[in-house]
Amino acid sequence: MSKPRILVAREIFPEVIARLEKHFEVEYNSADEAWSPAQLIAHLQGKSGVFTTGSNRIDAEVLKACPELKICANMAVGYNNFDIGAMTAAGVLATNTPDVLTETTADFGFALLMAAARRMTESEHYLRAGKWTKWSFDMFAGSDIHGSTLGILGMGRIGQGIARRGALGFGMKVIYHNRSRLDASLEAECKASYVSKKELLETADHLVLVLPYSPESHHAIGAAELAMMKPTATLVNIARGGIVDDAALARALRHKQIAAAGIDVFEGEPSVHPDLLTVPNVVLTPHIASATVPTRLAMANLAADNLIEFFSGRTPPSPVNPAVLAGR
Ligand code: 8YV
Repeated sequence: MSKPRILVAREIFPEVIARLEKHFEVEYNSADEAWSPAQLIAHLQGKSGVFTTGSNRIDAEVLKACPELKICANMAVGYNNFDIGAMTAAGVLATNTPDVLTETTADFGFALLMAAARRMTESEHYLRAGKWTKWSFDMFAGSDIHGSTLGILGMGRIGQGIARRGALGFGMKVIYHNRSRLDASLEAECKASYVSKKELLETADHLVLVLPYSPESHHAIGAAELAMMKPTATLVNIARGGIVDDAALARALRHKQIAAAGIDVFEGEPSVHPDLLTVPNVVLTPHIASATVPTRLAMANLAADNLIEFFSGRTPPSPVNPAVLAGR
């Protein structure tokens, strides 16, 4: 029997390609070109599975043009690059990579918080520019992390990881807001208290965004929300671009409406709003919160597992729209 044909839409670890090649006839984007939707459609012809990353959009247009497609395995926990409604209607399975990146991403969220609140990149640029000629009492004086109030918007697995780090490692008071409240035992484990979004914005010394992107969370943090935050506050976004209004954030930072920000994800990335590039009190990183070698390898292998299990007739480990499997 011939092997199913799949497409790997971005460059990934050679050992994961080798693994996939044992099960599939694989075409892969070894040049790691950023394909347009039309190019993606062209490469998908004759393929029944695709290995995607967050930069590959799968929507009704792609599905219509690729009727043989049965599964899209995303190497990401977030799947806002998928139109899940259209995929379910077309009987195409979506899978993601939860759990394997939780701790790594929570580590990075904390690193970004520390870097922004303690003005690390701003002070490093100063030093590299040869401007450091003397000690002064208030040179790059920032805000404390330990003992402060940590706010978390979006309390899924990564949010809980950040809460644990804050409460157990840094003695922070942790408050959170989420679509649904955690059950009491999980709240106790994370030492986190549920508050309204208003209270979160008004009382957090540091606010970390870890909620999924959806039309409802678009610009969840805009000018009005930034105006409610403390002037000493830090904002960290490791969730998705588009959750923060980047132009409003740049204004708030420039006018010291909030003290600092750490931003890993951007609306329209890899483009970055030009105003963010010119404000000093923001740490900017290129969407690398899950980027450690072991975690990226685990993510790639989990996406591969989803493809392998699906085509072996078994239940893939992390389906997003499992209703599709019921109809097999
Ligand atoms: C990925 C991410 O690096 O998992 C996610 O949702 O944002 C990142 O870990 C990115 O989406 C590439 O697929």
